Amino acid sequence: MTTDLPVLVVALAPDADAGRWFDAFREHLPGFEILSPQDEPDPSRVRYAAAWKHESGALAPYRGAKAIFSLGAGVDHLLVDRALPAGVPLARTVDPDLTNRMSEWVVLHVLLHHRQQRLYDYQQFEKLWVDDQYQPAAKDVRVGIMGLGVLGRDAARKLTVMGFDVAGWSRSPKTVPGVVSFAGRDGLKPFLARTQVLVVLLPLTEATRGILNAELFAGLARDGHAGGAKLINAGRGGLQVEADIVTAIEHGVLRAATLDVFETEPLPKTSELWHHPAITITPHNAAISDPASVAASLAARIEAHENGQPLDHLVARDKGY
Ligand code: NDP
Ligand code: OXD
Repeated sequence: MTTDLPVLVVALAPDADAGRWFDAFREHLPGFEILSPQDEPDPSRVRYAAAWKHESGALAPYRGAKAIFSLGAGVDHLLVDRALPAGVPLARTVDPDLTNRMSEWVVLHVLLHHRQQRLYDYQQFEKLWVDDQYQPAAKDVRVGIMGLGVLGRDAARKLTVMGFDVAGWSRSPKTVPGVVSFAGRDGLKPFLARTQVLVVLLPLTEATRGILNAELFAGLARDGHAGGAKLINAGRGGLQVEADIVTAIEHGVLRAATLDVFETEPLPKTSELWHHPAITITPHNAAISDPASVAASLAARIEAHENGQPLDHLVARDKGY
């Protein structure tokens, strides 16, 4: 059936749950026809596009669209597409459900390291009752969050509620109650020097690629419980040099790590990270985009824009986020 309705093109990775995304957009945007690039919509009718790891070139025809949305918080998957229409504004997902999911994951893994849960798992397995283990209080643990954006700020707030001593690092200074803000190149060294648990929620850009390397780890605090710092990365795998993480753990510079993202995803079966006793792995699902929630929030933003409101959460293509 063809209609005169404006079109939202939804361009997804082959393994995405397309049915849930299309159903959710149809429910929340009844004034739009929801099509995929394979439906070959007339480009003059395409008013918006929404994409997650789409095939490069698939969005090239939609030069007249009012915006292209990333269906996730990150936009690196969009910006690798050299055929993305140049003049079309890019916007990213900011969604309360996604934000909550990320903070859940961050709090879980800060606590997992803080309360030494992996050690207790081992002791339970071995039927070992060890009752002389010192446990520091949260207030005595300095957490540092790299990336004090939408996700970093929410995680920071929730960690302060737990009592942790929290700081953040971003390009520009931030005001978050109870959180010490460091910014820019000059702020990195003092930020690292106070950080015993490093949480990474940075985007992957030209400026951040490979930032989690031996030199950075060497700048972290070593006065935490049981020595070296802990690394918790849910930003992007391209931020980290995995060989440097393993070496830093071997040398006691890092004590342990939780990684949700990897240089290569899925993590190859040959990776030494899988069986490393000090590394906890989750399969890039710290904060999934739930179609029902994300489609509802994108639909509200599209409607607001159709009613003359400026688009929010725009991406600066030159900065890469
Ligand atoms: P935002 O854009 O809101 O925040 C990004 C933060 O990073 C900002 O504070 C920004 O600083 C800071 N930043 C960017 N570049 C630099 C730099 N060169 N130096 C210092 N700080 C920098 O993004 P979100 O918080 O919404 O998301 C962050 C990332 O989390 C996403 O890009 C994505 O990669 C990842 N993610 C991972 C998921 C998962 O399941 N593993 C799920 C969702 C997101 P400033 O504020 O000054 O601009
Ligand atoms: C995102 C992600 O960027 O899920 O939203 O990685």
